[in-house]
Formats: sequence, structure tokens, C-alpha cells
Amino acid sequence: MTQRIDKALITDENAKLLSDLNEDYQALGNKLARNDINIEEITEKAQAFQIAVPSWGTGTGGTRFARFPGEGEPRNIFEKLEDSAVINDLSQCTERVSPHFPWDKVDDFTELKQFSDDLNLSWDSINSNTFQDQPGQEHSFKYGSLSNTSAASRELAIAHNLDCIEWGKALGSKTLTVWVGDGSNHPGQQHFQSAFERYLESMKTIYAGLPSDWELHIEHKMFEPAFYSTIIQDWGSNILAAMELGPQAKSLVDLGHHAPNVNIEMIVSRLIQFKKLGGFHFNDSKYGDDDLDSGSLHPYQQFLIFNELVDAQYRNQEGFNPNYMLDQSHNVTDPIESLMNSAASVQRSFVSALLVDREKLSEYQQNNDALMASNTLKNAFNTDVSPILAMARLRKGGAIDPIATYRKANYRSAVAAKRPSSGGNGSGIV
Ligand code: LRH
Ligand code: MN
Ligand code: MN
Repeated sequence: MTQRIDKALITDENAKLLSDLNEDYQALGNKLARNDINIEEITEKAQAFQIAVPSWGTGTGGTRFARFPGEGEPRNIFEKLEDSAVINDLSQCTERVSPHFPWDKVDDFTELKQFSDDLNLSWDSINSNTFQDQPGQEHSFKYGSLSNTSAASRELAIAHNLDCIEWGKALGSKTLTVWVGDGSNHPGQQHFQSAFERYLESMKTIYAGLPSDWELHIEHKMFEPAFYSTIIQDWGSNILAAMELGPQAKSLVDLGHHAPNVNIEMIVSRLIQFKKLGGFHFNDSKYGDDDLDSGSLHPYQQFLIFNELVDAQYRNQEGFNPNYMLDQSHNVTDPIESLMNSAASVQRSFVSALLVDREKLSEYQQNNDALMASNTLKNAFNTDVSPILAMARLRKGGAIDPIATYRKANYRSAVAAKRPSSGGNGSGIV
């Protein structure tokens, strides 16, 4: 029996908040109407918004120093799906789960697909893992995977990615995301060009195994686990690789994978312009790949990224259909709560970006009115769209207040009784 949130509880909790919500929604509707914005059109778009949950995000993360396990953590992909179903029950914008192989150990993909179907969940991009060795692995990834100097290691890494495509087909996914930690720790350790040539050769074989309706997403990251050079260290190497491979290869932007202060929204704009924006891993960061909750530190940056995305939709930019996904590590919070908060935070950025007066913005840009152009964005960002988000959830059967309802349901202690602790000494995950 899977453990879910009782529908009646959601209804009861919503009933307590309904009249306040109606009042706030009405007031916001009136305010938006003064700017010729129909709140109902915005709410419909909010209802259609989806962002995928990373299977690995449902467990407590950790650092390379220690991991402090949470109560009732999911022990396998089935329990991760149960928790994902709870997130979607309450949030109503996370119908898809993105798996990570072989972290997610699967014996029978037909059984797993049936299980996810029963929970009304589907599968987002498949993440391959060639950044660590598996027990008994014949050829090591210590010195890289797709770009390793050893052909045997490269072949193993290619074979794993081709397996991921097969597993993805069984689950109904249509995307493979490849992030590799290949790189070097010492100047001179690696010949940059030869390593990139080997990477591209390997990726060409994977690309050749891609079904015609699939996309291959390449994820860049500035450093870590390699601390001197990384094979796909930034969007430059990323788009070069994607262009070399062909139209089904696109770039994926993980917000934590850039140097501090990098203008990520501008990278997004460039990728859109050249039909190379594959998708996102949303999270927030202060120092490096911190994997903090989305929008917890830089909500304006997240909004500015959505300003570019909504602008592309507004202009009907050809070939524009990015995947949205969270990629976070939760060390001190209940992962379900963090993922619900983060999904709503990204949805908030999307909805706020819908409020930008694009005609006026374009006029200000044309006339070089920097101040009013900036204020046009700020006006949208500063409008509190909470009533729209809550109404979107309510209309889809979710919770007006997901966190409060989740706490009231005592889900975590109920599953803790059935899921013994997985131990706390191991190192964390990336
Ligand atoms: C690498 C990364 C990548 C991995 C995930 C676990 O830092 O962002 O997306 O697959 O973390
Ligand atoms: Mn990522
Ligand atoms: Mn990362």
C-alpha cells in the first residue's frame, strides 16, 4: 500500500483558507485589471506550469564531510516515487520525476512504469552517471569517462548512456541528460584539445543511438569534482559540443554551475536564439554548486531567467520547448517540504514574468530609457502573485498551503515507521 495524503484532509485544510484566498485573489484581479491583465488568463497558465522533481532530491543530501539522514527517507526508487506523488498531490505542478541511473536501482522497468502510472506520475529526463565507479566495475572512471585516455573506459561510459536510453524508452522518457565530471586537477595533466576530441567522439556514438523524437541534453559545470579543468566547463564548450552533434543535442543550464555573478539570463537568451536551450536544473547558490532551494537567495535572478523564457514564448521563438527540473540537495530540511517550496518558487518566477508589460518594455528599450525599462521588470517582480499560485493549486485539487497541509498530514512520521534509517556516515552526493 502506498502512503498518500488523504484528499479529505486537503479539502478540510483548504476550507479554512478559502474565504481569505478569494478575497486576496479578487483584490489582485482588480489591481491587474487596471493594467489590462486578465487574472484568469494568468491563472490558467499557472495551472499548466510543470517542473520535474529529481529522484535523488527526495532523500537527504550531505557533503563530502558527513551526511545526517532524515527520518523516513525513501530507500529505493519506489519510495522516492511515493514521496514525489505527495509533492504533486499538494503542489499540483510536479507530475514528472527525473531519475538518475544507477543511483536508482531498477530490476524490472515494466513494474516501475506500472507503479509510476498508478501514482499518476510520468518520467522526465534520464540522468546518466559516469562520475563514479560502480562495485566491480571493470574499467575505472577515475581519470574520466567519455573523455578518458583509455578506450575501454570510454566504451563503458558510452554503453551506460546507451543503456540509459533503453531504460528511458521503457519509462516513456524522451530526453537523456549527460553531465560528466571529467577534467583534471593539475595544469599539464591533460591535453585540452585531445580530451575534448575524445569526448566529442564518445558523444557522437551516444547521439547516434538517440531515437528521432529524443533530445540529448548536455550539462556544463565550472568545476568539481575536477578542480583545475573540466571538459564541459561552461556554456561555450556546451554549445560547441551541441552544435557539433546536431539538432537533437541541446544545452542544459544548472543554475549552480557558474561562477558567482555570471549573467545566467543572458546565457539563456543566447541559447534560445540559437535553438540550443534544452532545459534547466533549478537551485540556488552563494559560493559554488551549493544546490540550495530554488529562489532562496536570488529570486530576482530566477525571475530574470523567466523573463527571457516568457519573452521567447511571447515571440513564438522557433524550437523553444525547454524542460524544467529541480536539482537540489537538502541537508537540514525535510526534502518534501523543500521541493514543494522550490517548485512554487520557480512557478512564481514564471507567473511574475507573465506580468511584464512587453510592449512598454520594448518601447523603453528602443528609446534607451534604462530607468523605466528596469522599473517595468521590477513592477512585475514586486507584484505578489501568491493568490494566483494558491488558486492554481486549489483548482487542480492541490493545497492552498502545501507545507501546512503536509505537516498536518504527519506523512513523514507515518513513513518513518515503515522505513528504517539508512545510516549517517557515508559521504553526501553531488
Ligand atoms: C552535478 C549535477 C548533475 C548531476 C547531479 C546529481 O553537480 O548537477 O546534474 O547529475 O548534480
Ligand atoms: Mn544538475
Ligand atoms: Mn550540480
